[in-house]
Amino acid sequence: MTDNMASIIKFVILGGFLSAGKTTTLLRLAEHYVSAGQTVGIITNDQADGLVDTERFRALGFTTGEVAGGCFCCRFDDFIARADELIAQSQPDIILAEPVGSCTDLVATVFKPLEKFHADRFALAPFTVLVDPLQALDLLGGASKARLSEKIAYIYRLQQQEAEAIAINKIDLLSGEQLAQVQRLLRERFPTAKVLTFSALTGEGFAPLMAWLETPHREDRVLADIDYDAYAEGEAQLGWLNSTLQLQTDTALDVDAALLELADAVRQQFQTEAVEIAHGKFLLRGDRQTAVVNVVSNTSQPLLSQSAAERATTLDLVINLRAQAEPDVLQQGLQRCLNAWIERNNLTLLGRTGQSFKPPRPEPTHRITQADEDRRRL
Ligand SMILES: Nc1nc2c(ncn2[C@@H]2O[C@H](COP(=O)(O)OP(=O)(O)O)[C@@H](O)[C@H]2O)c(=O)[nH]1
Ligand SMILES: [Mg+2]
Repeated sequence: MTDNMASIIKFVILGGFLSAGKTTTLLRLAEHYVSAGQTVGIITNDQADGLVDTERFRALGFTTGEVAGGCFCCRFDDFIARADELIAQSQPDIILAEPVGSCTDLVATVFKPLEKFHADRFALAPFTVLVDPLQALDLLGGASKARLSEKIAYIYRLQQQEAEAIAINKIDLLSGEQLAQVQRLLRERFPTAKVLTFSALTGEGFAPLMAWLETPHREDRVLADIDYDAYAEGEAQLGWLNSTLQLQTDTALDVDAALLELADAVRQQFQTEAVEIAHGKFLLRGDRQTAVVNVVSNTSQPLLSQSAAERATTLDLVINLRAQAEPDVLQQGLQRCLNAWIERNNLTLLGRTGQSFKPPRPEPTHRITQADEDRRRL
C-alpha cells in the first residue's frame, strides 16, 4: 500500500434501518461523484451472499465489493480487504459503504477502528444515518401501532443515537405537516444529531446532504450502554432469506410486470400470515436488462426501482427477504408464491441456490469505546 499512502481516500458510510433508502441514496451519490470526474468504489454488506444491492451497483457499472456472511463490524478484516481490492482495481477517490440495515454500534466497531488503524489512508465523512419517515413514526412514535417488535425498535433507536446526522429520506411522500412532525420527533429523541431532509428519489435536498458529507467526521457518539443481548435478540427476530433461481420460458416474459406480480404475491402472502416485511428485494435479470422491485412493508405497494423494459426467455431471479418471522416460515411462504408464479407464467426452473436463517449474535472484531481511549491517554 506504500504507493497509495500519499492519496487519502474519502470514505462515506451511510447507516440506516432496512429499506431506509441507503442503496438508492448511494447510487445517486455515486452518479454525482462520477459526473464530477471522480472514481467511486462501493462496498455492500449482508449476512449472506447473493445480494440484490451488489447486483444493482454492478449493473450500473460501479466497481463493487461485497462483505458477506456478517456485518462490517463482525467481518472488519473482510471489510478492509474489500477496500484494498477496490483500491488495487480502480484507485477510487471515494469509497461508499452500505452496512447491513439491522446493524448498530458502528461507531465503536467500524468508525473507531478505521480511525485507529487506517487514518493514514481514509478520511471519514460524518456518520450519517438515513431514516424512512413512515418507519420512524411507526417505530419511535406510537408503540401501540408498531408492527415491528420492541427489540427491533431498540436497535432502531440505537442506530439514530450514534448518528452525527440523521437524514430523513423520502420527503416526497410527506405533507409539510408530516415532515414537521417527523423532524420534531427526531429532534426530541436525538437532540445532539444534526437533522437533514431529502429525497433520494427526486433529488430534493440532495445538495445540502452532499455538502454535509464533504465536511469531516468530527464526533464519535459511541454507544456506551448498548445491551448486546437485547441487540442480538432483536436481530434474531428478523428472518433472513436469500434465494437465486435460474429460469427459462418458451414464450418471452414481460420482465417488469412478472417481477411486480411476484413481489405483490409475496407481500399479500405475508400480510395474510401477519408476518411483517422489513424489506423485500426482488431482482429479475432478463436476456439483456435487469428489473428491481422493492417491498418496504406489508401495506405499501411494491415499487419498480429499476425497469428492464424488455421481454425475455432466459431469466435470473434474486430474492432478498427480511421479515419478522422464523426462517422456515419465510421459506414456506415464499415457496408457495414461487410455485404459483412459475406455473402461471409457464416457466421452467433450471437451478436454485439460497439460504434462510436468523442473523447470529454480533461478535465485533474490534470494539473501541471512549473509555478505552481515555485510559490510553492517562
Ligand atoms: N418515495 C421514495 N422512495 C424511496 C426514496 N428512497 C428510496 N426509496 C425506495 O425505498 C425502497 C428501499 O430503498 P433502498 O435504497 O433499497 O433501501 P435500503 O434497504 O436502505 O438500501 C425502494 O423501493 C426505493 O425505491 C425516496 O426518496 N422516496
Ligand atoms: Mg440496500
